[in-house]
Amino acid sequence: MKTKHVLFLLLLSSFLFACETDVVSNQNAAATNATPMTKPVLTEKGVYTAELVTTPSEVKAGEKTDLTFIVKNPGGEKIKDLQIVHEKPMHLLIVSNDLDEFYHEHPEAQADGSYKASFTFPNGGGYKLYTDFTPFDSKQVVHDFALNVGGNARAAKPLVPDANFEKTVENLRVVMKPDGNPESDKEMMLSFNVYDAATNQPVTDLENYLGEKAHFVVVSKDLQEFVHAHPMSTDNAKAAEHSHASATGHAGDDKMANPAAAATVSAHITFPTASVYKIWAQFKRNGKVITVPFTVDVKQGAEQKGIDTTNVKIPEGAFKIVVSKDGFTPQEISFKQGQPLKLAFYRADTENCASEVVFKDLNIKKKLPLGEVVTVDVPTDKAGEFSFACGMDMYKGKVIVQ
Ligand SMILES: [Cu+2]
Repeated sequence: MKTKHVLFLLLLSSFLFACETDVVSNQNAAATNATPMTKPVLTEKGVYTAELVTTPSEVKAGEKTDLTFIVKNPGGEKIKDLQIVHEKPMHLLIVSNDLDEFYHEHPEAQADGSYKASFTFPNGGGYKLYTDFTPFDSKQVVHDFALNVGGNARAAKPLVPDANFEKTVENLRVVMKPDGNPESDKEMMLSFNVYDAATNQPVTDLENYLGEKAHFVVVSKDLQEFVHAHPMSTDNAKAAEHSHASATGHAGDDKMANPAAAATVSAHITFPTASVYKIWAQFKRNGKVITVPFTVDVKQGAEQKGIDTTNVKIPEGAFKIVVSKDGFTPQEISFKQGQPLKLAFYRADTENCASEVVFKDLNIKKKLPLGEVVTVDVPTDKAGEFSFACGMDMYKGKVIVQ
């Protein structure tokens, strides 16, 4: 059982990779390397971090602000050299807390080794800043900052999932087609068909923006999940590595000669958790970058990696077993003889026959209502095995007491 616990935690951690939030306080701008929140940065090489210094220290709407980022290696030393990824050493994505505003900036290397971008926040209120960079001896790092901007705040706009995925922005009409219902933890292909808004003809003159036909930035409603999905370069296998570890993204190059194919850009996206997500697809045409936003409601996927601890409350000391279309997860539980064992079954979806769980040997049969936790006490006074199954005897699992 220990192994399984550890395995689960590792899986969970991998989804939490690289999102570390610093809260930048206006009151105490000197301490802009403020408190890291919640999510740990995990890399094999250690922890790269970024610090943010704003000039002036009090950021106000409508006033130009210098955002200076200092990247530090796991030893705490300032590092200057970052890999050039999609033409830039550092990408900076700024969103308002309600995800209504989106800005894509590129801080530039300064003589002192820091990276600086000048930016004017249009409104007061909360913003999140995601820096995305790749040191030479590390994976991609995403380090984010919460920033409170003084001045007039506008009313927050509700984040409403799109009724259809068709948007017109400036001279582009973009139709997004997911290859299935958006679900968490499932690699999805999102295809974007790009038409000229006036003529309704497929657009064949998209220009490269930062070396690619399109860029995609995906942020969850709670601002915790961030994906900067750069398209995969055909000539650069390294691009495959360039995605947030909690999700992967790349877009395929259009290789076909016909205009319709040329006007389609596809991206593979894995939404890490169930949430409402905003997707900003960025294209370049006639020298201008056009950002097309989509809002997607991502339902809980059948694969239960990483969701349960936050969403599902199980009794203290109980061992969780998720019931989904993949059957019981985990399927096998090894447990030490003599310790009380309470199993907490959680049925996560209806795409399965497991409306009940049956322990034949124990003469236990319990209904598993959707989304509810049902506990079963398993005797551990003797070594042995107890098998369990769904009511139709299709999904099976096993408890080993040793
Ligand atoms: Cu960028």
